[in-house]
Amino acid sequence: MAILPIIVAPDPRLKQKCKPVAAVDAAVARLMDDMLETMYAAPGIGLAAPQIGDARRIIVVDIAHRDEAPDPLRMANPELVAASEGLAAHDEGCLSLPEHFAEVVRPSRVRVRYLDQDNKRQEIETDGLLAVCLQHEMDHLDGILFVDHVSALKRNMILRKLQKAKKLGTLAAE
Ligand code: GNR
Ligand code: NI
Repeated sequence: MAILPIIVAPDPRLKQKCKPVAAVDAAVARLMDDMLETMYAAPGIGLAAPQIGDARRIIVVDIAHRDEAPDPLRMANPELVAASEGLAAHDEGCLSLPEHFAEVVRPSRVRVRYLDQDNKRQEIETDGLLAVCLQHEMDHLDGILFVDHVSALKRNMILRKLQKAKKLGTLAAE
């Protein structure tokens, strides 16, 4: 397994629409494991392939607490097949927008279809933090960051601060 560098915004690689995988083969399954190792090390509760520079529709998620057993989800080609009319607001963060947080409103309950690490078709229906995280990760696959769901004022403030921190080399990860 390997810990991969996480790309920080603003970066064109975070704005791309990712391509579906043809199938989850051994190489894709290995990438999923590397993404999980990278996510746990960060630490984070989700990671999408474009965050490590891979433009394919692959995400990993684990919302288990650190004192609980790990409960990783590995997904390729995740698709939102249903979303509730009811909405919920949640304070979101992103490993590609380090140290910035904002409240984002999304459907509170979602149903997601995907291919698992064995290339089997699966569906999950969930709410709460897992629903937030799945929508956040699927957004990444379409080049959307949580700041794209908040006001332009707040978005530009966060992106400008990150751009400046990158230039000065003052990001925590560097
Ligand atoms: O670690 C993460 N925490 C988080 C908190 C609230 C809503 C979404 C997330 S996902 C984020 C990791 C990440 O950037 N995934 O793309
Ligand atoms: Ni993110």
